[in-house]
Amino acid sequence: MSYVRSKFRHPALPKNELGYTVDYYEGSLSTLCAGCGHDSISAAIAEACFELNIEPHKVAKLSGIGCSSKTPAYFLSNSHGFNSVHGRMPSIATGANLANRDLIYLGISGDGDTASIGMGQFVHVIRRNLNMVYIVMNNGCYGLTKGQDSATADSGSKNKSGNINLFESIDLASLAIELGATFVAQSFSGDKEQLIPLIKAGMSHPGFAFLNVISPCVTFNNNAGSTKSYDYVREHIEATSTVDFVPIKREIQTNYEEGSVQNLKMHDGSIIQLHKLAKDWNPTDRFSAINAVQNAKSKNEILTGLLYMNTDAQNFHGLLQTSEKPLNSLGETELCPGAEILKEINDSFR
Ligand SMILES: Cc1ncc(C[n+]2csc(CCOP(=O)(O)OP(=O)(O)O)c2C)c(N)n1
Ligand code: SF4
Repeated sequence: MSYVRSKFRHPALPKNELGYTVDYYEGSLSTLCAGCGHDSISAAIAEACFELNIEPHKVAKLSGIGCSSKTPAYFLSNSHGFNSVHGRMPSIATGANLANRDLIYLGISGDGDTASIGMGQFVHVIRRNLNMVYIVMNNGCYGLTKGQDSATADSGSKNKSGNINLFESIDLASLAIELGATFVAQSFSGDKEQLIPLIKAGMSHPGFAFLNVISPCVTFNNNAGSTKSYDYVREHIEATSTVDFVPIKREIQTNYEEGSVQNLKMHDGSIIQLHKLAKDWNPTDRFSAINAVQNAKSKNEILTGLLYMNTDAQNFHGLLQTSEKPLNSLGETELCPGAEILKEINDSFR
């Protein structure tokens, strides 16, 4: 934990297209344990928003309860935020999103918050293809309540007290693909080269973007025998691809061998450039993605990178044909269209 942050900023710190330096995207000083993976993810989120030239007031940060769910206080202090109830972040995200589709919704959760108390909410927000980025900071334990095993702790892994977990783990990325999530990625808090482009791509995806990020808990789950420790993750990580995110306006440049690069075009015209490492994996094919994750799991590997993406699916707004304008900007004429139109609507129900 560090209590002092220097206010000095180098005068030559680069500015983005809006004229902001990266510190404009930071938040309050973190009170998490020094070395906690969650702080690295917060820094990656700030960097991604800086590089995407996002106006912080166009972002709404939503979370549940846990050390992970505290992190929205540590990035984007100029954004909207709602720290909700344990496991209930998806409901808050759904309500806010329905009222105003113009904001970028960034949901932050933990493996406890998502895979136990919040599981019911998680599966339904995926089915609805809500337009949001949902990040799980996954440390395999309940950090805030002193390190109990969570439902993502691998069977056979050992916790700090030496107890072996007897139960099968829940693989959130596989589950998300299975339930029809339209963007699923996996990464590691210690790999910002991979994490930042994935966050940028998730923010540009017009549907539910899920990022499962392994984020070691240095205080309660970084021991030998844990499969979520820094050492274990570094030794077992297997990338499907390295990822570059090319925003809509930027020209694509590549130095990679022909055939090893796959360009995935996003709705807004931005491109995700994948430098594929795993030959027999296709990120637009759901079965191939599920196979790749399960194959890796059977070899005790953690597959990272963009695992799956579907650019054709309609999101929640499209499916429900909701108002294109935020509800708080609708005027009286739009809200009260007149007796004749009301009669037409009533007649259509008769
Ligand atoms: C309704 C309710 N039940 C239980 C708790 C206690 N509790 C607080 S945080 C937490 C789990 C946190 O784990 P996780 O989401 O993995 O976050 P981490 O702290 O590991 O980042 C629990 C069980 C609570 N706050 N509210
Ligand atoms: S207890 Fe674990 S998860 Fe919580 S801040 Fe400390 S290291 Fe991070």
